[in-house]
Amino acid sequence: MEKIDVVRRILRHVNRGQFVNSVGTAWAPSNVALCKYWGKRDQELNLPVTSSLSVSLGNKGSFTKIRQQEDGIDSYAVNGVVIGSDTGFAKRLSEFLDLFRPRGANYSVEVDTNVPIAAGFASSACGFASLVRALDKLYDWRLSLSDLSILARLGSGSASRSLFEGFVEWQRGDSSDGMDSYGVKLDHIWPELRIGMLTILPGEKAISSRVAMQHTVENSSLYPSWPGRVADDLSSIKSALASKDFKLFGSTAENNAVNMHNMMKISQPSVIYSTPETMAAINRVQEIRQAGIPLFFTQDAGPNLQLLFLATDEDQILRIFPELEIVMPFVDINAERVIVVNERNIAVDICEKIAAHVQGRLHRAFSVVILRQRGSRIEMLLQRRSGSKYHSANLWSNACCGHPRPGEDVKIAANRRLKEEMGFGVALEEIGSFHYRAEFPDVCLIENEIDHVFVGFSGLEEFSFNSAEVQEYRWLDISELSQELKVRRAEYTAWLPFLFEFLRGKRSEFAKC
Ligand code: 2P0
Repeated sequence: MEKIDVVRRILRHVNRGQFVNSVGTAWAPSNVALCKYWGKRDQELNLPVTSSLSVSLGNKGSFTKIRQQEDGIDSYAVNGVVIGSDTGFAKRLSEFLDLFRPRGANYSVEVDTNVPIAAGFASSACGFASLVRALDKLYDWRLSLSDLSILARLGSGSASRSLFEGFVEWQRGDSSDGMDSYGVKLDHIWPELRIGMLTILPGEKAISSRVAMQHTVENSSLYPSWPGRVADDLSSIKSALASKDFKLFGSTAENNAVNMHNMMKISQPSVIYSTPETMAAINRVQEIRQAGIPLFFTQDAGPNLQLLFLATDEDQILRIFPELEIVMPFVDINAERVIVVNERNIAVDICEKIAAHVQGRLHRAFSVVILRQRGSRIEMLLQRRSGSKYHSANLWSNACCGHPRPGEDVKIAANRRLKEEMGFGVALEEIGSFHYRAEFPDVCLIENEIDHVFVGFSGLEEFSFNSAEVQEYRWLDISELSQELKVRRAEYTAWLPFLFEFLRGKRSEFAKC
């Protein structure tokens, strides 16, 4: 059976190629396997020899934006850098998209990721998972997560697990078409679990996991015992999850990774991903454990390590590995995330909202300005922020402000937030963006954002705003507002004068004020 047969089967009830939305955007987390997928029973369909079990990496992942274009060629960009069509990355993506491409159609794909590409941090997993989710939105297929997981698997095996947050088991399945081989989210949550990403070499690895995996299956004398070991490891990890036995959890995951690397090492010729620095870090982990701190590691197909530990030991471990990037798989997923950008407004990272404001990281935001005409006068809708807002509480400001979520179009986010805060929607037009930075020493926060400005007109007399966000509202003539910002600036948010100045440069009504 070929990939295209699986795609046809999954899409048989939907209108294939019916172009529904102008763009599909979606987020998927990366994942790290605690019990590894290493070996395929079907190479074409990426069907595994064994089941595997992973945990998704909270804020680490990719968001993908895909558009269909009727002529020209496919275009691909990662973190704002265009990827040439002759690269391995482009060829792999193009081949995958051929499975979905209506005749004559091409795609533009933009990927923003905070996972190093091909360095053993599962960039292909979140890449293919976010791509199939984005396609699902583009074509409005509304597929189930298990069908999306099967489609993601066709791109990369481990991507089948990246459709879900938390712990995920990718079931091996028995059928030759793989319709029973997909990711299943496990119920266990472990908020105290921490994963430390220890980057030893950030670049691309010399041997792809795909090649190394097949080489191990064909040339390692240890491979025949692998499926039995995995079955034991899976059952140990599941019972560790059920009883929150961290030592059993960590030691099983570590052993599983060591066995995977040993199989590669004794294959002919040998495949070795570890560098002397990897070995030194592994020794360090073992020393720390001997000193009584429950610290374990796992290692994918690369020289980098993922350290496994609990929140209580975080400070001590950070003192020993200060370069560690810590992921909180069950905390980050509940947090609000913002899109960190560079000065050209290209997404470069994803960050928890408060952390971004504490560190003053430049991020993407929006401001919505709602106007109404009263005779020859123009009035602007102002809201007084609730007393419980994390900054600028009780101050008057424009109709609403906010941050687009990773993968979310800014205009869609502006509409969403207007409804959430003010309780109504209206057609919005983006008139540009400006950079704004302000410090709020009373709450130790820094606003540093590229603010996209949206303007809409509304004649609504009454609407029910959200009292958790807003205390009251009023309409104010924009000439009066201009005066107010001069004489009573302390009653208004720090960004409103900047926004007003920006509007003056963009719209004739404001230029006169
Ligand atoms: C895993 N890895 O379970 C294992 C452990 C790396 C080490 O799955 O050929 O890119 O695309 O299905 O998913 C990496 O291999 O391989 C991987 P393909 P994939 O996470």
